[in-house]
Order: sequence, then C-alpha cells, then structure tokens
Amino acid sequence: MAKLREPEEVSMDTQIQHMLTVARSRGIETAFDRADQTSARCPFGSAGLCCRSCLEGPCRIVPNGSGPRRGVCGADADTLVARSLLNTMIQGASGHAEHGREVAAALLKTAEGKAPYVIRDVGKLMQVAKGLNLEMEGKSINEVAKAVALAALEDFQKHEGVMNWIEYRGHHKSREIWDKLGITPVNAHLEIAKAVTRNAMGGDADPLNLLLGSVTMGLVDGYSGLHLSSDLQDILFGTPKAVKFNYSLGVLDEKQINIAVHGHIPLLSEKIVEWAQILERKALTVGAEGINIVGVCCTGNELLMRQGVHAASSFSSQELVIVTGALEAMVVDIQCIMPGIQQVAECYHTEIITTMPHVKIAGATHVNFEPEYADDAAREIVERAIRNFAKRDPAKVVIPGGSVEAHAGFSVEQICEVTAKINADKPLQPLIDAIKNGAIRGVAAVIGCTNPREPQDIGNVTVARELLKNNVLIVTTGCAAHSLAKFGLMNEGGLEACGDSLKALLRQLGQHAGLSALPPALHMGSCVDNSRPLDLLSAIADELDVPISSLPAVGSCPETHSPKALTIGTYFMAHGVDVHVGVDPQVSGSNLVTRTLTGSREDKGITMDGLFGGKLIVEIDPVKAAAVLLERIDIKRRTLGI
Ligand code: XCC
Ligand code: SF4
Repeated sequence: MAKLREPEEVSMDTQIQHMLTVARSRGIETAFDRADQTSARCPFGSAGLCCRSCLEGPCRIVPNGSGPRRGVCGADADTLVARSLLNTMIQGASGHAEHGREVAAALLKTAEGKAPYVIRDVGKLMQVAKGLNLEMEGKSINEVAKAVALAALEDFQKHEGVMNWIEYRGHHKSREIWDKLGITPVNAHLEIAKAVTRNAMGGDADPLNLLLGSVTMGLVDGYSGLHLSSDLQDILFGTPKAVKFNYSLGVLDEKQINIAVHGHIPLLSEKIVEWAQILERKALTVGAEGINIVGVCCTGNELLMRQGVHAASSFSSQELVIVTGALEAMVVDIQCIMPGIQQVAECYHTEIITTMPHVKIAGATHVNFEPEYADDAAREIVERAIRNFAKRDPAKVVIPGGSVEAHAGFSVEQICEVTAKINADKPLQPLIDAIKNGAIRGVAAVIGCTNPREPQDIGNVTVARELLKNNVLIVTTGCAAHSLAKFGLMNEGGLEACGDSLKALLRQLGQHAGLSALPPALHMGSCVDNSRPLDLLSAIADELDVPISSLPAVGSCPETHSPKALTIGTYFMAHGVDVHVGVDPQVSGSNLVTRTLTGSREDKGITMDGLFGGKLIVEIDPVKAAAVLLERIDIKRRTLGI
C-alpha cells in the first residue's frame, strides 16, 4: 500500500486538512488518498506515447531509446503525442459545447413558452441579438429570444460558413489568422466529428496538422461553449453584478437543511434556489431552521456570481463536503463530478441526486431534468432533502468553523459600470491609462482547477500573489477562483498582497463601486465564463486598434486536471495570449510537439507563438511560473511601446 500524504501536504486549507483527518479516522477514502494509491503512473501514457486507437494496439513506443519507435501501423512518436493531445482537446471541447447547446435549447423552450424560465436580462438579449445582426424591429421579447436561440443552435447544425458566435464575438485580427490557416470552425458538432475521425487509426498522420486540429477544438470550446453559454445564461439568469458571498466548508450550517449543488449548468440549480425559498416553511416542520444551498465547483460559481450563494468546495475536496455529516443532498448536473461521492455518501445520510440522463452514478438517486419540467424536478429535490434531515446522525456532524467573505460578480459589464464613473464616454479608458502608465503592469487570468494529486490551492494562490505583488491585475474563474477567495484575495484584506500602484488603483475604483476597494482578484465566474476575460481583452484591443496578442495579458492554470482547462488554454493561445500550466500536459514524448507548443516566434520551425502570438508555458513551480509570466508581460509591453 502506498504511503498516504499528511493532511498538511494535501492542502493548504486547514479546514480541508481537518476534514481529511476526520475522513481517514472513519475509514472513508477520498480522491486525495486514491491519488497516493495510484501514484505509480505509466511512463508511456505520461509522455503521450501509448496509443489505443485500434485493436492492433495498445502500442507503446520509445522514440529515443531501445524500444520500438513506431506503432504497428507506422505512426511515430510525434503523431502519437499530437493525437493524444487532440483526444484530450476533443473531450474538453465536447463538454463545453454540450453545455452551450443545453442552454440554447432551454432558451428556445423559454421563448416558446414551454419552459418555466423568464428572460431576466432583456438588455443583454437585445445586445446579443444586435451583435448577431438579427432583425429585431417589431418583435416581442420572446420572438427576439427565439431568434437568438435558433442562431445559437445553428452553431451545431450549419454546413458552411463560420459559426455565428465567431462572427459575433471573434476579434477580427485573430479571425484573419484562423481563416488563413483554414482552422475556423463551421459548426461545433461537425468539427468534433471531424476531429474524432482524423484522430482514428489510418487518419491524420501529420503532427503539425493534428496540432492545428487541436486549435480548432480550442475555438469550438471558446465560441460554442464559453461565449455562447455566458451570453445565453446572462440572458436567462441576469448578467452578474457585484455581490458578496462566503467561502469554505464552514458555510454549511448545522441548524439548517444543507443542499450542495455541483457541476456546471445553472439551469436546474437556479430553480433549486427558488424552490428552497418557497419550501422554507416546510423545513421548519422537520425541526430545521431553514434551507441552506451551498455551491461546489462551477455550478457553485454560477450561483455565487448571480445570487451570492455561498461556496463550500472546489473540485479536489468535493467528497469532504459529505464528510461533514451535515449534507442532506448533493445534486449534480454535468462534469467534474467524482464517482467517488457515492461511496462517501453511503457512509452518511446524504443522498446523491443525478439529474442528467447521460450523467448517472450507480447507487445514486436520479431525478431527471428537462427544462419543461424544471420546477417539478427542483421541488422534488428540495423535498427529498427536507425528508433526509430526520436521518441525519448528529454524532457524525463535524463542520469546521469560520468562512471567508468575498466579493464577486465582475462581469465585463460590471467592471465597465465602475470605470464609467471615471470616464462615461470611454469606460475602458481608465484601465487602458493604468496599463499604459504602468499602474497595472499586466493582466493575468488565473483559471482552472484543483487536482487531488497536487497540493490544493498552493499553486493557484502563489501564482496570484506573486503577480499581484508586481502590480499585475488578476481576473479569475473556475476552481482557481475558489482558491483565491478562500485565501482572502477577494476582500479588502487581500490588498496587502498588491504592489503599491495596483493597490492605489483598486482603492480608487472601489469608491465607484460602493466598496472601500475592488478585490485584487476579480471573480469573473465559472469556467465557461472564461469568455469574459477574452471579451475584456478584445474590447481593449479594439480601443487601441491592436491585435489581442499585443496586450500584456497572460493566462495561468496552475493546478489543472481537466481536459476542459487545456481547451480553454488553447483558445486563449489562439488569440495570442500566453498560457501557463502547472501540471504536466503529457506531451513530453515528442520534441516536435513540445517545441511547437512552447517555442518562441524566434525559434526555428513552426510555433504557436509564431502563428498566433501566444505560447504554452509549462512550469510546475508557481514562483518560477510567475517570473516567466512577468517576463512575457514585459516583452508584450515593449512591443506595444509602453
Ligand atoms: Fe472542473 Fe469547472 Fe476545473 Fe473546477 S475548474 S475542476 S474543470 S469545476 Ni473548470
Ligand atoms: Fe498501434 Fe497505430 Fe493502432 Fe495506435 S493506431 S494502436 S499506433 S496500430
């Protein structure tokens, strides 16, 4: 049996350390333990050199050593590694595209009066319709919403042209590069199907062409996944505005019925929040003081951004929410849901409730979600949780005390509302001036996950702190945002982490937002909301009439585990933004692939940096990573002549 890490090695969060000790003392296994048990990892797979694409294999090859240099079909190391990367990209892009499609279908049903949602942000609806060049004259709100939904669904159907959301949101200078390379997606499903075929045995065997296929997956992810989802969710549920919430396991309340919502799509969880309010009195009849909804992963991010719902846990510690013994139900939708939650729940009274027909867990309860019957599903779920309260064993309840206050809700619209108080005609100008005069040295999007193999939060928090110290403004999404919230970078106390000029600017801007200061890390939302940092950069690039690749902006994904984070990173790079990953992306088996991804434009051969103006930076040490990101920011500043 492998030796388990000490709790202090697993997370820098003392509440997580404590709950891990509780879990172990009760004989409950979590992802942290399983990461230790599976620590002997296959060297072929780790380098991208194991191929299972056909029944001649699996083929494991050794390009530089004594073993076979090609698979049975003749595929070499470069092809194998490029294919295995594309495989990962297909997974990432499919996840986000499917998210976008689900929301588009729900918007269509809403517009047709078949689903119990309302259009909460008519302004955003009109803005999106205008951006898509849709005819709006004389149309009712529902008619416009229907036209927007149909335009969205067309991005999964059309057979020629370019995806509508790329026409709408894609920056024209980036578009020129994609079009010239012939990689601009036509429709998400078509591109995904093409990528699957080119990756099969006997398909594409040109590693550089395969890498361009990966970039297309990044664009599918970015436009049919991220932008489309953020836009339509804003229309349905409102564009986020500044909001307060609390973070940590301590947001669970012993006296209340606790329901965790987990996954990514807010369609059902928004309804659960509604029904928790409607059924509040019923909770009193079973002896609880109320119903407490808490968020996990990105469903958590969606709800905190729009409703101020408290957040309990990021990805890697999701099972520990159940170990508190105070959770009546964990409701999951899609993605990042560990099957392990069911085993943990079986040691408690917690009911795991799956809700999507294609994401079930053996042993869990399934309450099917369809937009038409969203109210019925939400009501049933909340009622189940109320019934489960009586089964709770008070002797098993351990909720760590305390939580951290955080400010979130920083959509581009919210940021511009603040800066417009300084310059009403040109709301971006105060930010541009600050970048030009160096008050802001650069902007970094700290995004992505937590990973049970990595010490939780250390990478995310260290990269952010190192950059803030150097006056780099941080925007954040996903589980990385959970890390930054927990460690105080979303409240006034976080200002001590900032360099002087950034601190002064955040104080100045804060006054216009009714706060003593803006938080040093601006929470922009869930992973699909990685559309928002790009929208911000796109608007700044337009204002300056330069490509996005000229801006002193970087992305960093210090603790990723998910293929989705790699596609998001690729989408950033396709716009010319450098991206750091702090976890091995498993491409080391090919010098060609590694060089193409990580090389600079000055290097020999084709590189991402040369083609798009942004490259991949692989650095496990977060302090060193921040230093490299600063160097890249400074290079871009010099090119921009500031
Ligand atoms: Fe999943 Fe979005 Fe990663 Fe968190 S950040 S572990 S992908 S929940 Ni997207
Ligand atoms: Fe082996 Fe080629 Fe089949 Fe892959 S596709 S398993 S390398 S024969």
